[in-house]
Amino acid sequence: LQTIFSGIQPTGVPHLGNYLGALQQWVKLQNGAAPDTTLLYSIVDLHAITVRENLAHRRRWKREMLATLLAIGLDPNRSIVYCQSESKLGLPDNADPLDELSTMKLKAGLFNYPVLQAADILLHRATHVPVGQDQQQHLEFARRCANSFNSHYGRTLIPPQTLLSPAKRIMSLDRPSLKMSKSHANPSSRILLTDSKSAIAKKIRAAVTDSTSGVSYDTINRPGVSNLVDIMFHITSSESDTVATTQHDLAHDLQDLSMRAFKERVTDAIDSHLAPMRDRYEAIITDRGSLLADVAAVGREKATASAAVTMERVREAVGLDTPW
Ligand code: AQP
Repeated sequence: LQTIFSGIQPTGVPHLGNYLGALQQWVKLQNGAAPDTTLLYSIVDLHAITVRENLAHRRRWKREMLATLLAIGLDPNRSIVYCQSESKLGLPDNADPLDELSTMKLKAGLFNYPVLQAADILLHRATHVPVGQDQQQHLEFARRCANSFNSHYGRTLIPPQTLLSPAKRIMSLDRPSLKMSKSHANPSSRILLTDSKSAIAKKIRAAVTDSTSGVSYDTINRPGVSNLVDIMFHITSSESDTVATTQHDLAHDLQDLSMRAFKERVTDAIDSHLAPMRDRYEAIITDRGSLLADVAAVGREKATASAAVTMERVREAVGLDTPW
């Protein structure tokens, strides 16, 4: 039986890197999963406490993240979509009250990141964890934690397998040597899933490329152009009229375009993929009913039940289940 688990920090509306590197995969896994596969997708707000932010942002970002997850196609009737802090059994180290967070504590929070992440993965008995390349090392740590526990207490926890998304690393638009990131100071370095067509066009027009004419795929010598090819390749990969099977094929099809025409094609590809999500997002985030609260409540209940099963096994394995 497979259990798929992954998480995203509520530190702002996700960008194309998050989407192509993780979220798109989450939806594909959900839609292609066997009926007996369990899927859990977590808004990891405890992880995000390592970022100093005001509380209003923190609350808003969680709502925005849940709305985004629904807008991209996660179905709360099929996947357990929940908020990490609401179903956690026991507070982790980096969830200390904010007023006690000194700089040292913030660093401890970052240091504890893989521990907290491993705890979540193991808590839900994940067999497969879809992530971007930057998370591979953390997954290795989670596997080591499970194996170490099991070697002491017998086979209790499941060492998870990494499911690396085909879009391993989408790069920043203004500095293609860095990964696209929510926390990068320049907002033009990333395309948000909620960006309008004109915002997308503006950011892509300003994306750093080079002075070589034509389009080609060469990540070493043409990182900016190659990043745009990557984005276009992955964003169209699920669309039926896509013919290119590799980034090189796609670049070959586009090789004679001017940089300006190429950027327009990239903009169109991104916009036509994101437009329906943007519309759904708008409807969800402006909903005056209790849609988000209802989804969060169902997720909380299911995730807590899932965690309780593991905790019971762990108590038994460790001998904490004394029959009074
Ligand atoms: N640039 C990227 N390319 C491919 N995948 C990416 N991911 C993040 N950036 C890229 C994947 O997105 C998932 C969720 O990431 P996260 O929100 O937990 O935080 P992160 O990895 O730290 O992403 P950000 O956007 O850079 O956030 P900040 O700036 O807040 O740290 C993960 O599976 C990750 O691999």
